[in-house]
Amino acid sequence: MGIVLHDLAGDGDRRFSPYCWRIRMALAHKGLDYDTAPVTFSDIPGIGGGDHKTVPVLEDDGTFISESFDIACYLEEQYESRGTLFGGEGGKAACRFIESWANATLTPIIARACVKDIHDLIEEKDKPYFRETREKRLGGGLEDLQSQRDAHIENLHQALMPLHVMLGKQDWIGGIQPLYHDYIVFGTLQWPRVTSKVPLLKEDSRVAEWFERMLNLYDRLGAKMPARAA
Ligand SMILES: N[C@@H](CCC(=O)N[C@@H](CS)C(=O)NCC(=O)O)C(=O)O
Repeated sequence: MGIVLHDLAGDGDRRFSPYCWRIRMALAHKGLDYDTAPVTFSDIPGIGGGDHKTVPVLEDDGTFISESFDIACYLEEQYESRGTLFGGEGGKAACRFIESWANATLTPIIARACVKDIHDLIEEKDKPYFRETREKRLGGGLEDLQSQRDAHIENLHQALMPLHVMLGKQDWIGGIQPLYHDYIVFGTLQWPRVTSKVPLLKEDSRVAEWFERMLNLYDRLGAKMPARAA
């Protein structure tokens, strides 16, 4: 049966979920073959006949795992002999900080900047659910949030400052090679690349250069998904 990644898809088969991108990169890092199964928001609870609330869901020979960090830990344990994703226990512990930083700091800013663009590319039937849950979560109307996009972009550039400073000293968050640490931040930034009608990263910045290197990894896995703002 092999490995199947249940992955959120929008209009034109745009794979835009930041959490699913983390796992696509982790699977490529491990050199594992897998298929993806595209889902919409309303398909999620039915995946594998289970009661899943979010994607990614990884199916590996009949076992279903959700929660991106748990999936990464599963891959690390199950496929131990294939290049480490975390670089040991200390690396895994530090990676939890990267996950918290990405989820608590970057994600809410990016969501405000591009939530209306995301709304416009999802299935018609999911739009009322998406609008209601996201307006509640983000504390504002989708159109109002979009009208303040320049301010959100400025906030994102500020929030990325620690990454900018670090990239002056090393090429990857993982040090001499990309690790799951990099895939977390990559997935978080691939999400607006695939959904936003305007680019969010500062051109020619160290972060943009690192992101370009990330897009080109694993036979250009990330780059093959077209940017919406192209
Ligand atoms: N903590 C989860 C978060 C995953 C998540 O929020 N996924 C979104 C898609 S990007 C989702 O499935 N949302 C379902 C919904 O809002 O109904 C993880 O790390 O996997």
